[in-house]
Amino acid sequence: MTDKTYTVEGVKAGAPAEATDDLIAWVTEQANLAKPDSIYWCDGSDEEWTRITDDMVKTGMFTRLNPEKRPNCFLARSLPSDVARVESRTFICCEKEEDAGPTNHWADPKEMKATLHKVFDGAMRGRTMFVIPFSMGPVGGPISQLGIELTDSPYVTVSMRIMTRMGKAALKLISEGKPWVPALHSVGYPLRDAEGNTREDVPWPCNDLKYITHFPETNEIISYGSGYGGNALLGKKCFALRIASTMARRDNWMAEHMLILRLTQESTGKQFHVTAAFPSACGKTNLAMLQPTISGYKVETVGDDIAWMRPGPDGTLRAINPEAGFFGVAPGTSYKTNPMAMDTMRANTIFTNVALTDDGDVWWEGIDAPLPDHLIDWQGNDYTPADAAAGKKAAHPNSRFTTPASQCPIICPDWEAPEGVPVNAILFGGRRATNVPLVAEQYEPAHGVFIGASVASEVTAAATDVKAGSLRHDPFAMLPFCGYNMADYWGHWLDMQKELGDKFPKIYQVNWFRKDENGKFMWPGYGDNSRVLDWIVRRADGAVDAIDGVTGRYPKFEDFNLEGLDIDKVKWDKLFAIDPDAWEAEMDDTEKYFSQFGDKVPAAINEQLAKFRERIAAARKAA
Ligand code: OXD
Ligand code: MN
Repeated sequence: MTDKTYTVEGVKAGAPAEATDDLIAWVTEQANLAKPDSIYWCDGSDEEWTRITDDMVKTGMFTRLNPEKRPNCFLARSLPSDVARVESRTFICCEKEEDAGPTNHWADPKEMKATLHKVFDGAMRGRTMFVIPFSMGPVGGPISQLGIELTDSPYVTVSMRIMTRMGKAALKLISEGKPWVPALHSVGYPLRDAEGNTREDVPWPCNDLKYITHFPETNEIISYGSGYGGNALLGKKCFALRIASTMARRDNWMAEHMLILRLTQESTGKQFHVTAAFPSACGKTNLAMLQPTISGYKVETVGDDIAWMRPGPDGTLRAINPEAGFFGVAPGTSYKTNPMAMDTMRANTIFTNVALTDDGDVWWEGIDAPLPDHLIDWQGNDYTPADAAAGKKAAHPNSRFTTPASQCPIICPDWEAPEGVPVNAILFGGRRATNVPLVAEQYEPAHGVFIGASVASEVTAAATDVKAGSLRHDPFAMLPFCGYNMADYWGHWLDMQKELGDKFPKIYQVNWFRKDENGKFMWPGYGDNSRVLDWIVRRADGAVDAIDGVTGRYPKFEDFNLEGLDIDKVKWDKLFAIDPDAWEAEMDDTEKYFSQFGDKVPAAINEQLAKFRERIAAARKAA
């Protein structure tokens, strides 16, 4: 077969009537560059899902799981070289390097476009190019946005069906003239070369060379070489965070790496909405689906990863979850740690890089079932308890489930409310074995931004190219996701706080991961984190006082619900202990970290650093 030449008329003839001229022109241009054998316009229907997944089972890209145990569920195995986001190959391509800032990889937009043009030339030979219209957020909502992803990956196509509102309804809005973000993706594994030599497809096509690129000034996304998660499902990190953060700055809203939950106080019926930012793989999905261990509260999930927030007509901050599914980390997820996630993924779910049991179900480290005598591991090899004893993992540490949010048993009835839910409190956290107390409330709004800016966390497996175990600064948990200069982003937060005045929610720092001198976690975490939320909403209600401390304002022991826990005043004090030397060192490190942004660091943030040091000095004196 030779390359096809696509004409605008030809593409239009194969497209749904709603496809606009600018969309047809773009699809035609990309098709003539990437040279797919065919173009397929996705409608988002069940029939389409069944057809594509059936095909993928036939070609070996998917293994169908046991329909009795996991109806309509599939397992994919990636190559070991394509198991996570690749931050070192993620680029922000804006005119001026300083607008990307020192924490992003910058590339000149023209040069990057020229490079991408070369790698995309013929990249889809032998494949189908899928055209995926999608909405981030409820279709037509005032906070929602539209996009079109072109991809040569059926895996990406069916994953986008779970993670976004994909298909006809989104295309209809585009046909009405609503703006949309073009997102181009190829796995970079053509099945034919320019000379017509062919090769067989493989279960996980990808390329060693990867580019995950963003053009914030023109709202474009182009991704090449990876089929995995955030690198390839372009609605998620690329659009909903990197591009959306730049749109939000221009247009006075906020795109944040935050879960959203509703907490209902059963005695009063009062609803509180909390958003929370944690670096990748710190248990955001667990917190979003928390099962309170204390009585009197009900938790409902709005979102587990991303929040788009805008001032509502009443001046409160309103949040939507722009996604339609959860792309959660599998290892560690169990009926003990997150029963709601386990129930969500019982059907219609794509599992990637988990282990397969002999009866066609999934298994991973930390799941409820004990290790069976035999498994097929994430690389497709036999796996027995001897492998486990030798320290080999059956599931990759960043293996995932991709599952519809609507299947979550505690999904909030308003999770698709187009205008969003009003936010009452904002949490920032990280994995911190030392220093950081269980919870601290901001002294003032700028202190809240300082809390967000100084988030640091012990690194996990969500990105391949950062050293696991080390502590890294991750301001606002947005380090890999902010589409512009991080210090300007802090300035944007301060501006939003000014605009909303006292309607802007209070900010809290939390840490579930503090360890004692024996290396044991001091706080039980999981459902017991409801105790922290209880204190926070009682603060929001003005029902309890707080004590001034070094990192912020802390709960009084007697106000905090510790019923049923083995935490006495001595242990409690340890959870809130402040070592002035350790904090002085941490502030030195924070100051050094901030200094890379030069004079872009807002004055209010530097002032907060100075105030923090004063509080350390006062604590030292008092000791
Ligand atoms: C994610 C991440 O996958 O943050 O959500 O890496
Ligand atoms: Mn995330």
